[in-house]
Amino acid sequence: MAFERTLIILKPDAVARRLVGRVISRFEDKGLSLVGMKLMKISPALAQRHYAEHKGKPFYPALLKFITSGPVVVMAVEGNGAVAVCRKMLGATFGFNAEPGTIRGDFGVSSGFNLVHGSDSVKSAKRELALYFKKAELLTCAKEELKWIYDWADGTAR
Ligand code: DAT
Ligand code: MG
Repeated sequence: MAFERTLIILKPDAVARRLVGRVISRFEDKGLSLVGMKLMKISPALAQRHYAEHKGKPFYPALLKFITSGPVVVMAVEGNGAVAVCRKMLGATFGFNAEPGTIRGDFGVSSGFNLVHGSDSVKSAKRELALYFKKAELLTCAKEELKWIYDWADGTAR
């Protein structure tokens, strides 16, 4: 598995419900690294760019209204296989389908208000991270911190 970066957004419902700390803890507990983070309000223009693939779908207007409706926490999360690992941690799209033990499965039962966004592929992650972060806003995790997170026996993180 390769070291990857993914975009995670704690959506307006997660912030309003005071779940930010608990959701961030999930990623920290897993051993992933936070390499970028900001609290912001997503503009309609940015929301349109982010969710361009959903334009024209029945839920698109509600999705844009929701994601721009209040502050969100945007994070760049890094680690071994981070894109797929985070998607698994999020759970299925709708809270009522998401398995217990996942973030969406543990904190909600809604379809649209599903608390958290995660990039669905390495390609999407690259595109989405560039929408929300300037290069200089993304940091690198010190190798020393990763000493007990990964097996370094052959010199690379495994
Ligand atoms: P995901 O966020 O799991 O990648 P997606 O990319 O298909 O899901 O859709 C983006 C968001 O749009 C999703 O998090 C919630 C909302 N959404 C998707 N399908 C929906 C539907 N049928 N009804 C209401 N909201 C929906
Ligand atoms: Mg998606």
